[in-house]
Amino acid sequence: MRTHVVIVGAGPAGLMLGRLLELAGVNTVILERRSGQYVLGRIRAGVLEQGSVALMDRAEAGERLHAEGLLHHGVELSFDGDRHRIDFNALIGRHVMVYGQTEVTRDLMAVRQATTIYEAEDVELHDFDGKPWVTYRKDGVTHRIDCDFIAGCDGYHGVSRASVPEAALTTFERIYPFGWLGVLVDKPPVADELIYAHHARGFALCSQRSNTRSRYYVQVPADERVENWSDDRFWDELRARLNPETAAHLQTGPSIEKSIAPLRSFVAEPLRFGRLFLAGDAAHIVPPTGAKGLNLALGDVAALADALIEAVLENSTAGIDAYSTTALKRIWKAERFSWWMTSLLHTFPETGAFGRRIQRAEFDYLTGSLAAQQSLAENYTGLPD
Ligand code: RFL
Ligand code: PHB
Repeated sequence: MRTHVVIVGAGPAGLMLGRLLELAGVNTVILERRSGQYVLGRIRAGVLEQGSVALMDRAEAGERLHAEGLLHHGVELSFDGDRHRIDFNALIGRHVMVYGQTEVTRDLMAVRQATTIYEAEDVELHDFDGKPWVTYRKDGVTHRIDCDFIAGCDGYHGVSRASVPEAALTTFERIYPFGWLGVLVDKPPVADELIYAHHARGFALCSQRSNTRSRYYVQVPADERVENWSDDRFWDELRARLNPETAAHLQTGPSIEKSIAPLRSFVAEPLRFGRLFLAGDAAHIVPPTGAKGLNLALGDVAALADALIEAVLENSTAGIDAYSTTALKRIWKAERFSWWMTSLLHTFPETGAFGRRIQRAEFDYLTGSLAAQQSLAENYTGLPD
């Protein structure tokens, strides 16, 4: 088989790239290790920047998002129970959309016309410095696809970055000593907007998927096990970290999903190796505090799609030559913001009382300074490229 672009991974990055390319007339095959059902079962991000919404429209996949997504014009920050609303609309005239990654993925799957091969095992990338080809195994049979380009959209644990010679890659990493324990519940959200809460017991986040489904998180030690957390223990811990008035409004119920995500900052440089390109979590990870992971992945593939369209249809390398440098500038800004939100809102056992006083001063500065709030608002809702 032959195609223009083999895309490894059918997460939001791979599916969006595939869709933008097929709409432009570029041929693609997506290879995904898991089943479609499994991909849809992963509960991850929930907040879309305006640029991501616009990209869903460009992909002709935005209909349900506009009907069911929730426009949010601000978020609430809380520090030891003291609350402050960051009003995106008043500060910078922007907003975000609450719409789950699962739904983004479902909508992109539904519009895709070209081939996606699910349960493709042992994907291997060959000769991406010359004439690239990719092999995979399906139902015990090995297949080969020749192509012009390979897009590595296969997440942090994927094969694409791992296929690059170590000497060609520089990585930057920070692993945090904690993770997020998340619970999904079919109860109305505790508040209209998201609440990011710092508390001496640790960070907590009140998020949502719809008017009837909520997503809550609490900071837990990195080595914590989900089996140690009954629903009752989770709700007690969440209430303890919220402002008492908010806690009193919390509607609890049986969890429909419960999992722990480790927190990490990670960037691989560069993003291009001959005819192989990395995008999304394959190239970088942010801690989820700034709600940037999914948006960053979509930003990467928007740029990569334009570059590949130019290369395949117009025979120009200008876009693919610039991709890595341009994307990394955007990525590092999101890394900085995600690191900053994480530093402000979590407890860091090793920084002690001094660290907490600094965090409090940062919160007080933020709540007292319109400039600081504007900075948060423009980063959270999405910086221009
Ligand atoms: P994905 O979504 O990980 O998709 C990669 C796809 O590649 C497949 N794959 C392979 N396919 C073929 N061959 C191989 N060898 C393969 N190896 C892997 C995988 O099965 C998968 O389908 O990456 P993508 O598309 O770049 O999208 C990025 C986003 O998923 C990610 O940035 C966010 O979800 C990050 N993230 C969160 N972001 C937020 O903004 N808020 C959150 O609450 C949030 N929670 C999370 C998260 C990421 C997590 N990870 C990576 C484990 C929670 C978790 C647990
Ligand atoms: C979520 O709803 O899962 C969510 C929202 C905001 C974040 C992280 C996760 O910053």
